[in-house]
Amino acid sequence: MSQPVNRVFSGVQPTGNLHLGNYLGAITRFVEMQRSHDCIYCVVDLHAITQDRAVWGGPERLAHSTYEVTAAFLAAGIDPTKHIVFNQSRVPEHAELAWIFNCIARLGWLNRMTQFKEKAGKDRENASVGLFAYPNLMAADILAYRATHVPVGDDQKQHLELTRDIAQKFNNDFADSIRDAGYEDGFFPLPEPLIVGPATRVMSLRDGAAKMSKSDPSDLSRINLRDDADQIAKKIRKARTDPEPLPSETAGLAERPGAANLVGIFAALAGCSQDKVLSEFGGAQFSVFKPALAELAVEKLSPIGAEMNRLMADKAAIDEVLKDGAERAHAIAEPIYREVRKIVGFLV
Ligand code: AQP
Repeated sequence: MSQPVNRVFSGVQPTGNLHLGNYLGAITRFVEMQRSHDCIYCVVDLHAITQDRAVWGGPERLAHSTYEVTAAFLAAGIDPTKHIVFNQSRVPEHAELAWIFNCIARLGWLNRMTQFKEKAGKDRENASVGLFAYPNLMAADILAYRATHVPVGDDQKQHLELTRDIAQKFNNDFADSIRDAGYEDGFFPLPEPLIVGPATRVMSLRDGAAKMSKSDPSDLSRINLRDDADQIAKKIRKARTDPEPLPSETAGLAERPGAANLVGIFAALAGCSQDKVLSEFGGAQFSVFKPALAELAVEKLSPIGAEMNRLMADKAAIDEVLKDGAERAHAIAEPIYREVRKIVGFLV
């Protein structure tokens, strides 16, 4: 079994409304990667249930969100006929490989994960074991396909480093049987994180120090992909900024997180640099800049929201895409996991 050289894997949790951060930080990259790579994009439903039920909303909501994330993938331009789109729980190799990785990763490694600390909050004793082991499942998601590249937002950097550590330790721990099985350079690749583009960390509209997030209780903190034009305009109008006009150069955005966030969003949506935005809007008040940003956001997001609404009217068609994708994903993961079982010493 030869090592793929350009296989992309990434996922999005069906935990609620997809927002501008997911779109700019991840989904637009997913779309671009299709031009140069074989891509596998996953709605990671097993990950969604690691959080409190209040966050993912219970069974009906989970199914709805799974359709919705898939609709966002398709509406944004992911082609499920040329690439693979599926939901994680339909391919059992993710959970099975994750168990092996639970036995490879060290407690000390997981104890350092900042996302667990943030999501578990103060009541860590009450967090699920799944939330703690989340990065091992994420490593399994990627390595079940021996994927080489993983486009993600900045918040996932630490988990990607852990994935590489797990791959490396597996390759070391089983070096002999890996070599006996005919693999000269280890079995798992060390996947490259692709944290690129102008908006790898979009911040909350209510708090420039916090990441825009699906689970933020304030809907005003984020622009959802299915928000209508009035909602988008209202959220941008109410975005927390400061009373100063915009600076003419990006250096002037330091210490101004609210302003920096809006300029970053403008640049990402317009496909230009922040310098270019400030060359046009430097010296302008937010009363001028915010309506211009709202107009741009509506222009770029409305077609996606409209297409998502259209796709959501036929959930059976979305499910066909997911089932077909799961079969094709399974066809890749099954022989890889079979090799893993042999390498570990399980009877196959
Ligand atoms: N604010 C963001 N800016 C840029 N990229 C982001 N991503 C998430 N938030 C931002 C990227 O979107 C992809 C999918 O994220 P996810 O749904 O799997 O998990 P998450 O990072 O936990 O996203 P949320 O929205 O913050 O969800 P909750 O509230 O459930 O925790 C990832 O590539 C992520 O980096």
